[in-house]
Amino acid sequence: MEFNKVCVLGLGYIGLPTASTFATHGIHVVGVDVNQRVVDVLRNGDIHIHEPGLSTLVKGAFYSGCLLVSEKPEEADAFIIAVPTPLEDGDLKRADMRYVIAAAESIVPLLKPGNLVVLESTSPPRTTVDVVAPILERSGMKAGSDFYLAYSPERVLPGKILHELIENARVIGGVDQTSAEVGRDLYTTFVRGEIRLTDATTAEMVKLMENTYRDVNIAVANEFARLADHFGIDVWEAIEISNLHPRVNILQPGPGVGGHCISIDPWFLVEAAPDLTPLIRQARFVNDSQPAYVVQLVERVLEGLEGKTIAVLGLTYKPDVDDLRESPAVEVTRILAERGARVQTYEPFAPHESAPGAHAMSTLDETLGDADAVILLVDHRAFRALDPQFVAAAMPGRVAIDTRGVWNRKAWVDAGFQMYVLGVGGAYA
Ligand code: SAJ
Repeated sequence: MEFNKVCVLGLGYIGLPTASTFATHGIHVVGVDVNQRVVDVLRNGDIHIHEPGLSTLVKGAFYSGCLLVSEKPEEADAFIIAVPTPLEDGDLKRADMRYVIAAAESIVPLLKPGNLVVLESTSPPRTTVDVVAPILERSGMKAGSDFYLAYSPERVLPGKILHELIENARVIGGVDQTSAEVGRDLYTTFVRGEIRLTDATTAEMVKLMENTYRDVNIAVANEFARLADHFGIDVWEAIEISNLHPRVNILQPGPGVGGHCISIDPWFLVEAAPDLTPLIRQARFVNDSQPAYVVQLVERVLEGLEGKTIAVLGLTYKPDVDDLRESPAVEVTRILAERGARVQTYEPFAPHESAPGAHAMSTLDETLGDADAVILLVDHRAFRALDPQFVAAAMPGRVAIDTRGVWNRKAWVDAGFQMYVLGVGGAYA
């Protein structure tokens, strides 16, 4: 099938790169966002998210004349839904499907026979057939016979989105075989990775399984770090040696798991089948309790937090991105402040952001200025390369805590620091 015009609903981390990539491949795209600020920023030639290369891509898309942004969807050959699926407010850990539902509803009056609708948002199993299809069928047409409907999750890694969007293998799950095939016709516009066709629910499960697999594996790494602290060994060394085994690949411990995907998606499986998911639920609890574990370490090292000044390096959910959503670094900082420490944060990718109770500093010098201890929570490239001699000259305290296992311990000790590393028997020197 040929596509001349595509309407992309949701211009976030996934929708904006997808819309722009279609446009730079010659397809007319209307990118829609219900957030007026997002539309205004884009119309002014800026972008509202930080992602390497994205600004250039979006400029290229506008320059090609193929990308328009709007507050409302328009008739098109294909509709792509790429809106957020956060967790509902409250403690229930259930998927909030409001944005998917609203996006599907907004398509109904525009839907024509032969159109393709693709849901890309991460969603609980059966969403495409049980939630989206019935809404679209309010048009009087039937999914799979009058129009095509598929689920195709985005699996790109923030920080590498533009590369992975094109090169990654892509799964397209149709409500029937033809819908999957029509979906493939659309994505072959730019996807160079393998395209695998399946049914819609399998494709939904694939996405959730990938992120759950990673969450569970990080949980075991975090548990290993706690065991290493307990037994007085170095978890980083133990992992390195374990990974020499040809069938072992243990991930990295850290202050917890954040971001809008891995810390959320496993709950969609727990919600859908609570009795079948004890391991997945437990892994979430382990990773969610890791910030509190890190705070305990800091508390022990500093012999109490009350009245201590702590310089926090990094707040984003992972290195070299500007995204603070579900960030464990924010949670560590919040708890440190709640327990009476004076916390000064430095986050070069989001200089005005801090955590509740903490203070955002605009320079590294200012952050370190009167600190008793410095703690690395995010291993941004610039922080990895930090010279301990520079830090020693900038701050009065002599305590350094590394929760990412990236600082050269000897260099910090040589610079006069007491050095503590997560998962290293609680201490290094
Ligand atoms: N993390 C660790 N230890 C590790 C790896 C990661 O503690 O060894 C932490 C990170 O610091 C971060 C969190 O896990 O807080 C998640 O980071 P990530 O880099 O593992 O993943 P995301 O959330 O940026 O992107 C994931 C990717 N999924 C998988 O790798 C299976 C990406 O491919 C998905 O497209 C994305 O989720 C998504 O949108 O679902």
